[in-house]
Amino acid sequence: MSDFEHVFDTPPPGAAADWTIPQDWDAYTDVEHQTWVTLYERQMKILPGRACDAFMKGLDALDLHGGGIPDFRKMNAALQKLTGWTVVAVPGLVPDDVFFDHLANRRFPAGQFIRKPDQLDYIQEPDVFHDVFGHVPMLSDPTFADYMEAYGKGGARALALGQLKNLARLYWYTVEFGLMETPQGLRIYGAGIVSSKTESVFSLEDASPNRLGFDLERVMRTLYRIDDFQQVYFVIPSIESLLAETTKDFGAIYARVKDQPDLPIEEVLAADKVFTRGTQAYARAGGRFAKKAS
Ligand code: HBI
Ligand code: FE
Repeated sequence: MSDFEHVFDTPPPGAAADWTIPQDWDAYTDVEHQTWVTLYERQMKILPGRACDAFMKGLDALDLHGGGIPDFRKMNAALQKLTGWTVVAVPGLVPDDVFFDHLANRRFPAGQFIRKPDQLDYIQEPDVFHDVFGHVPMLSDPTFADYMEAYGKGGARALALGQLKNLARLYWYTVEFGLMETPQGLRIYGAGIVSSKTESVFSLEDASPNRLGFDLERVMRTLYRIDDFQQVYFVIPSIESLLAETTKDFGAIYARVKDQPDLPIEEVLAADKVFTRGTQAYARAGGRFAKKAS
């Protein structure tokens, strides 16, 4: 994921060796707090009935309904009691090994900055709204909290094996863009979707993307996009089933996928459990919110 321009290779001035910085909550301006409120209110108009129960419960448990950018000191007091996780402020994307080490120790690195009012719909790098509104509510769910720690612990190993790209795909298609099956239908748990006004609807309701049953090895081989809506979403039966995946022998899986070709984003395999065989009409129309075909 180093397509972003702000990836430094040493902690920027003011950051600790683990890349954390003070949140400095008192320094946020009214405009910055208002940006959070605008984004929050937009999401809360569309997420009921689309976001999974664990996410909605997390918003309540962490009292994220207040106005403005949350104060990590207050939020962490509640989060730590629930699952032992804390949120630490970072200046932006941090190196993979630093990222994994934080997750392995139940620390979630959240961007300290917030997007500008004229960038509401699309940001290159995860800001405090993507990270805290998108990711943190799920960390209040004990099972998902265990999954995120296991992911962090797996990261160091994937790096050592030179197979980070396979593990990054697992993160992408679960933590960032995952869907879940529920008796009421498909629901969102991925942070990249739940923090996006447009993709929250597109991921569940548009005929364009494929929606396929989650399969660990298959996901590890599947390419993804970082610049537009996903063309495939993977569906887990439950958070418990996702956690159970982490007890598999990743070494053997890495060895198998190492020599196999990556799977094109649009591909549907004979072995796939197909919830939706998408038309890919959105991507073929040029994507990026389907500009009118010129
Ligand atoms: N750094 N702050 C931050 N947030 C991320 O989500 C993040 C990161 N560094 C690396 C990274 N994600 C991905 O490359 C890993 O998931 C593989
Ligand atoms: Fe994210």
